[in-house]
Amino acid sequence: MTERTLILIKPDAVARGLTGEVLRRLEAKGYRITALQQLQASTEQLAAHYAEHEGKPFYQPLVDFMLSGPVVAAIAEGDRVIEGFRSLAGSTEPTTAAPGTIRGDLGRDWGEKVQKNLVHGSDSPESAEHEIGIWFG
Ligand code: DAT
Ligand code: MG
Repeated sequence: MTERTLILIKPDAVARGLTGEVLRRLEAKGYRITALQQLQASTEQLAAHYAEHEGKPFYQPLVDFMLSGPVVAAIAEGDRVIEGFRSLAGSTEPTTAAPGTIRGDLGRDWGEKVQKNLVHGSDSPESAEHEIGIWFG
């Protein structure tokens, strides 16, 4: 089923010059990029984006990390792209993410309190539409 997802290339990936590599993997898999912009996130955007994590010990470090430099936001479209991009990204913790994935190949645990894991991808059709509104509304 064709669907869309919201992808964020996080400040660590942008700072390391990995934007092209992430987008290359996305396109090589056959997904289409239908919107793309680099921006400095606002605290309001991050509060909305990470509302589910409010109150957790890593919440404030996560917000601070996401404010530490520009991010690239993208909308990607394709058959089962939500699950497909999360599969490309790999599991949350870079050290143990599978080799072959973005986090597994390119990430390691640089954050003391938060996983600086290069990318975000929506986890459901509902969160994708919600997050697209936050970043492209
Ligand atoms: P994912 O990004 O794999 O969907 P998530 O939605 O559970 O993971 O968490 C959002 C981000 O918060 C994640 O990319 C990194 C950070 N994070 C999550 N769990 C964490 C933890 N236990 N310790 C440190 N950072 C964490
Ligand atoms: Mg998530």
